[in-house]
Amino acid sequence: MVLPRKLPQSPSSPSAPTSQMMSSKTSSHTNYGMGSRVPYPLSAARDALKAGLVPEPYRPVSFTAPVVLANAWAMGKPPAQSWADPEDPNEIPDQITSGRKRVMPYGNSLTNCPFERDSSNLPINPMGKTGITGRGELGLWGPNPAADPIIFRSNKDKTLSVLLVQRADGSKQWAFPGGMVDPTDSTISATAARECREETGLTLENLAKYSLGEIYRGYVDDARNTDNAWMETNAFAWLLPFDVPSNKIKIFDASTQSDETLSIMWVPVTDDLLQDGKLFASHGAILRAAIQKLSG
Ligand code: RP5
Repeated sequence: MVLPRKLPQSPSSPSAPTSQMMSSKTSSHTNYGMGSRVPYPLSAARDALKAGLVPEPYRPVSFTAPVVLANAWAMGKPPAQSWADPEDPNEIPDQITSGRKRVMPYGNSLTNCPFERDSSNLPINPMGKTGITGRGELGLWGPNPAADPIIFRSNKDKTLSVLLVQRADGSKQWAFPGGMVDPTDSTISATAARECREETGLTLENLAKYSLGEIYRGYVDDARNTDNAWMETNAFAWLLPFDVPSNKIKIFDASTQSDETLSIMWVPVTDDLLQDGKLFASHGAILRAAIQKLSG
């Protein structure tokens, strides 16, 4: 097993950029651009934040992707075409009376981390400004919950590998085979298992005895985040012994893999992999937290 040289940085507090411009509030985002499936508009405010500057006056660009608007909930629309919130957050229907199951009740967070709202009732990103208002590519106002499985495998030579996928989005980065919570998932760990099966072919239900439990629950520094919509995740880990039967860990090959991934690989856990910026969104910090749990 390869241990990190330094303590993992908390995934819930990505490194704050150094502010060189005048502002009372700095941004704690590090991950701007290149992680989405749709292009985000140019935003000078976003570029400044990316460079570690907080512009004053702050002039964000408003953007909600057409695909989000096209799939906004409306009475009578099939669930598959209503995964996004209505554009007016005041029109988010009451789940009980409308029968609509929103993934998280509006105003709630996976982490129970409170967030504020502005005068139009729009949720305010608790981690600061992004240069974009609206929802960008995200369907829900406020927190958009996801789940991430971290599957380690011990190798015979005592090194460790982790199952990663290369994302087929603008980032093409390596990531855990996780995904968004679907209203039909009974629990968030069921989301992790479903996403893992869909993206890699691995059935986690067969590997329950190797579970290490929850590693992380909280905010994700995801390139799709905006000032009003952001990702949160719940990450769980498994540690498979080197002699786990090979029929239990069969993964897709190039001919069977989903169109959400470019490749699937057992990647050796090296010091290099644990460096910031090697993996998608906050996955590097979450991987470090998982390694710490393994070594503790
Ligand atoms: C990240 O986005 C989460 O950690 C999760 O891995 C992923 C979910 O988004 P999709 O893979 O569904 O695009 O923030």
